[in-house]
Amino acid sequence: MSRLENKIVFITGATSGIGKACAYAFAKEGSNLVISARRLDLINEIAKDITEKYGVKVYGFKLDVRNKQNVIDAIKSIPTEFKAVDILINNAGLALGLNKFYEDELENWDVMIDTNIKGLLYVTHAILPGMIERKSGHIINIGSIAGHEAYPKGSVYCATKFAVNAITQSLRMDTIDKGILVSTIDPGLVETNFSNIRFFGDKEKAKNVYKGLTPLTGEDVADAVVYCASRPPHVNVAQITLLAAQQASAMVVHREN
Ligand code: NDP
Ligand code: 8X3
Repeated sequence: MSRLENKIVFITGATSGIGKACAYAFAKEGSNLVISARRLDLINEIAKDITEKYGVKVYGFKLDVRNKQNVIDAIKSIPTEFKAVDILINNAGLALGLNKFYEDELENWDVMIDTNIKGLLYVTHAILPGMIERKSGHIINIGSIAGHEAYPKGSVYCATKFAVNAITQSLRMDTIDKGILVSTIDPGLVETNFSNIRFFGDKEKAKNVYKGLTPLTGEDVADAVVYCASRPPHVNVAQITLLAAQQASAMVVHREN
C-alpha cells in the first residue's frame, strides 16, 4: 500500500504541465485530490478523467491565486470531506517575457510577482492553520533552477523563484515544532506550456528553448514530487534540483544539432 493512499492532496495550477502531471501521479498512488486553476472547464475535464481512471475522489474548483479574497473564500468553501489537506503542492506559476530589465514591461512583473510569490503566500496562509491544528501536513513548493541562479533577461522571474526558496526555508523553520514538512522541488528545463506563456503564444520561440536536447517532462517532475511526499514520517526531502541530463546549470546546456 502506498503511503499516499487516501491522503488529500491540494494542487494549484493543475490544468497543465507539472501541476496536471502531479494530479495524475498522486491519483495513481490512491490520493484524493483538490485541484484548482483559473480554467474551470479544464479542471472539470481532468477531475472527471482522473475519477474514471483511478477511482479516487476529486474536488475541482476555479482559483486565481493572485486574488486574495478568491483564495480565502474558495478555500473556505472546500467541502468538509476534502478540507483536511495533507499535502499542498504550490505549483501555479509563470514567466512572462524574457527581456532586458530596462526593456521589460511593468505589467509582466506585476503578474509574475502576484502569481509566483503572493499567490503562493495566500494559498499557504489559508491552508496552514488546519495543518497546524492537526499537527501534520506537507507543503511542497515548485521552485526552479532560476531560484538558485539568476540568468540574463530573467531578473523578475528569477527573483520570484529566489523568493520561493526563501519562503520555503523560513516556513520550514517556523513550522518545525508543528509536525509539518516544507520542501521545494526545483526543476530546470521542463517542456510544458511554460514557454508558450513566456513568449505570449509564439510557438517557434517556445520550441527553440528545448531545441537539440531532451527536456524534462511534467511527469518527470511529478515523479520527484511523489518521491518527496512519500518518504517515511521521520524523513524530509527538503529540496530537490531536477535537471535534464543535457543541462548543467541555468545557462549551460548541451544542444545537439
Ligand atoms: P504551465 O504553463 O504548463 O502550467 C502553469 C499552470 O499554472 C497552469 O495550470 C495554469 O492554469 C496555472 N496558473 C497560472 N497562473 C495562475 C493563477 N493566477 N492562478 C491559478 N493558476 C494559475 O507551466 P509549468 O507546468 O511548467 O509550470 C508550473 C510551475 O513550474 C510554475 O511555478 C513554474 O514557474 C515552475 N517551473 C517550470 C519550469 C519549466 O521549465 N516549465 C521549470 C521550473 C519551474 P490556468 O491557466 O488554468 O490558471
Ligand atoms: C523555468 C526554467 O530555466 O526557464 O523555471 O528559468 S527556466
